[in-house]
Amino acid sequence: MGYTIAQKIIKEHLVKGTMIPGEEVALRIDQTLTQDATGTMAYLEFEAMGVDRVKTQKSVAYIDHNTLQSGFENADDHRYIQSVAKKHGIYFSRPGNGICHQVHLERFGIPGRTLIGSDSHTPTGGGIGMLAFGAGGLDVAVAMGGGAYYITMPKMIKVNLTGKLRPFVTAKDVSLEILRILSVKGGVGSIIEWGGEGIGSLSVPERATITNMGTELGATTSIFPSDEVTRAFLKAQGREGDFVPLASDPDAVYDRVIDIDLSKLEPLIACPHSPDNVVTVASLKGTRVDQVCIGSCTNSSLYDLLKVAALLKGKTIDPSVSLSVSPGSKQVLRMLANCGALSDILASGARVLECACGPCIGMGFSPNSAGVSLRTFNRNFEGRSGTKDAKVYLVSPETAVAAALTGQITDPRLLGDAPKVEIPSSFLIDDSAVLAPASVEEAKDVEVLRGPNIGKFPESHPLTDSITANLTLKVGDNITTDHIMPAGAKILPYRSNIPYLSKFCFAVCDESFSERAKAAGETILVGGSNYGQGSSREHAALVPLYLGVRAVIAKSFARIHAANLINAGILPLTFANEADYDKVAQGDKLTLSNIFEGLMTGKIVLTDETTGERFALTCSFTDRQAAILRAGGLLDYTREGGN
Ligand code: MIC
Ligand code: SF4
Repeated sequence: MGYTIAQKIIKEHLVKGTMIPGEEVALRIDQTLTQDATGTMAYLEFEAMGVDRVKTQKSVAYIDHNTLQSGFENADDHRYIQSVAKKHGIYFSRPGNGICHQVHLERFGIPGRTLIGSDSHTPTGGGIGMLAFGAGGLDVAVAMGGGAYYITMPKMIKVNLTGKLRPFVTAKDVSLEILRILSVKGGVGSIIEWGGEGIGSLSVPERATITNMGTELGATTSIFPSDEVTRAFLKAQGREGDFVPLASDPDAVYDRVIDIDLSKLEPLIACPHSPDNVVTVASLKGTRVDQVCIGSCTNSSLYDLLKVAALLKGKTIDPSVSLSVSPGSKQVLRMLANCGALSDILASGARVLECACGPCIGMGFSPNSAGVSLRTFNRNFEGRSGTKDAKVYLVSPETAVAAALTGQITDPRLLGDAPKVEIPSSFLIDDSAVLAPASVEEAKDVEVLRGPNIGKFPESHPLTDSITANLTLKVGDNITTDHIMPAGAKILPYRSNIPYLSKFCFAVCDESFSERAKAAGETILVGGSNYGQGSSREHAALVPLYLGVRAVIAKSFARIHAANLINAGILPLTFANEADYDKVAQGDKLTLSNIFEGLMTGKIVLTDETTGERFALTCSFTDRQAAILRAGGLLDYTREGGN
């Protein structure tokens, strides 16, 4: 039996385990990346592990999320990350150099290598044939220290593309189409491999838009083959030497195959508040629009922004619309400037923001009250934009421009001729904003700069055989990490200050949660299906840990969040019978008993002390995960010598 692309890379990097779906495999990690919102904690964890120098082939620390400096906090975090990177062998991408995934694709990604990043959109690297995973900061810290990365061996889904995209239909519409087909849960436990003759017409940045949004499917990761298109992109980046061809074997076996005919797709749009709430743009024709945002790690490549500039050229945006454009990297911005496209964008009335995440994570540019915002981003969760009652829609750059010009949701095909844009055969290479680490010799003298915003890792609780706690909060399906631990300009600067962050935990669902959890002392949370989807932020586990959360019982969990809960020493448990979810009520007193035995047998009994009812719960922890939970989390487990 032949191998899929992902199976080939896994086989080459396998440290432990067997490649049977559902079994745990440990992988050797070649590269890591961090961003600043998760990076501060990841480097505090790395320091706590006591390793002098990273053991990966390349580790890069990016500053791209917390770039608004309305106080000392973010600037202090930047300085901490810069100094810790210099000391421990990590490259440092300065603020302004761009969004981690865009820059990594341009300058560091290598086909066939493994990458983990403390950001859920790290699978963007799959666009260049990397096997790239989003992970919690602690997992990244362990990988930097030379430890393996553990995943459950995924199933393989193949998406077979035929035909060619018609004018004004884009890679973003392909991402939205697959979300329409599979939903935000449809990729859970799977790697999505894109193939078929249709991929030949998709450039690397377009492929990266698709692998980027694979995260929204809940997929473990997504990957494209490495072919002549990949070689041309690497060559244009002055990195042809990094090219390695990669393809699946002709007799590779997939658990599911999905066919998409590119020539049949139409411009699509995801409606509030979920990326899989997809309809055609034409069906929403005439909806008034207040704001349009172009950029993010999904759609900020040179190719995307050249198309935007061509469509805006010689026109002015509708007076009722506020338009932002954030280029993905300094390379993109400089090339736009050099060819005059930047001037066309500015002349249209757009506000050009710095090369960073910006509005995507609510770091400025929040919409007006109840505003309608069309964004080329990947997530439209409630409140994420920074305006609680805003309605955020996800679209392609072309559909975004159509709305900016008309003030309404408009099918971009009404704009006339599609822009003809070529990707240049060589890009402008300027790595001066990537600072190399100090040599081993010099590293000893590098001082790590810690401002007052740098806090401590919350205290863990070694596991006890039984837990009695209050059901302080019961939530529904598809709860995102943006619900559990919101981000945005006001809160993000405190990512290394867990006590402060705790005030905002679950505030989108229930403003009184934080106070009630503190008063309860110990808490068990109950959730619906796909609990913890979205961001990789380990703060969505560390803050609940600080507030006394000992276990989360849900119908099902999203992959990265479940791993983060285990890393924090919080039990993720599932109802054996989903209908039991309805039988426990917020405020009940719950007891979990015989936990130690349950970790091994996969069965734990829940007693609702308030009603007297008993329920069967399931869990399927590997021996390593059980040991991590018993130790009170991954940091304690690693300190005790576990690997
Ligand atoms: C996001 O898009 O939600 C983020 C902000 O990039 C997160 C990381 C974070 O919360 O810091 C992610 O996707 O992992
Ligand atoms: Fe940044 Fe948004 Fe991408 Fe997250 S999804 S990395 S916030 S641009």
